[in-house]
Amino acid sequence: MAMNLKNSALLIVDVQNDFLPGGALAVTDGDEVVPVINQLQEQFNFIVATQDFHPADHGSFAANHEGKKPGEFIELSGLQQILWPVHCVQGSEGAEFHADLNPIKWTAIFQKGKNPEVDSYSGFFDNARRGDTGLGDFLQNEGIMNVFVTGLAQDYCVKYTALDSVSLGFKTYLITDATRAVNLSAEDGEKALEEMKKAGVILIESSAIIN
Ligand code: VGL
Ligand code: ZN
Repeated sequence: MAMNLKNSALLIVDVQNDFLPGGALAVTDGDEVVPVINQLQEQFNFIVATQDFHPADHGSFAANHEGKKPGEFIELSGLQQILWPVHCVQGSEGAEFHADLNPIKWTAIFQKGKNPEVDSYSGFFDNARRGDTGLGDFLQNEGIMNVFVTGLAQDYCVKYTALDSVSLGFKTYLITDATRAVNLSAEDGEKALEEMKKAGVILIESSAIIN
C-alpha cells in the first residue's frame, strides 16, 4: 500500500551544480539523489525547490576574509560561522540545478543566502532566524500538512530545513535515499539523522512512496 500523499509537499533542497561531483562544494555521490527525486516527483502534486543563491561578497565565503580558509570559523552577525569555498553565486553555473532534475511540476523556487551578512542553511529562515523566505506561509496557505524533504546536503541545508519544518508544525519526513551528506567531519551525516529523528522528523526510504 502506497502512502497517502494528500496535503503533502515534496521539498527539493539545493540540488545545484556546486553541491554535485565536480562542483565547488561537492557532496560525494550527490548526483545519485537525482534519479530518486525524479521518480518521487511523479507521486506528488505539490513540489517546491530551494536554491542556495549567494551574492559574490557573501560573508560565508573564506575568500572574502583575508587569510582565512574553508573550514575555519569566524563570527558573522554574532553567530559562529564556518567558512565555505565560494559556491552558488547568483548567475553562475554552480548555482543552477542539476540538468537532469526535472523542474516541470515545481510550484515555486525559494532562494536563500542572499543577505551577505548572514548564512542561510534552512529553506525557511536564515541562521539568525531573522530573515524568512516565506516558504512556511506559502505551504500553510496551500493547505500543506506533510513535508517530505530531499536533496543536499543532509548535514547542513537538509537538516536545518527539516528541523524548521517540524518547528512550524508540519509533519516532516526525510527520504533517506534522496539525500547525501557533505561530511566535513566523519559521521556528520549520521549525527544529522539522529538529530532530526530526535526532533520528530520521520525517516523513510523512497520505496515507501515509489511503487
Ligand atoms: C549548503 C553549505 C553552505 C547546503 C549551503 O546546501 O547544504 N551547505 N551553503
Ligand atoms: Zn551556501
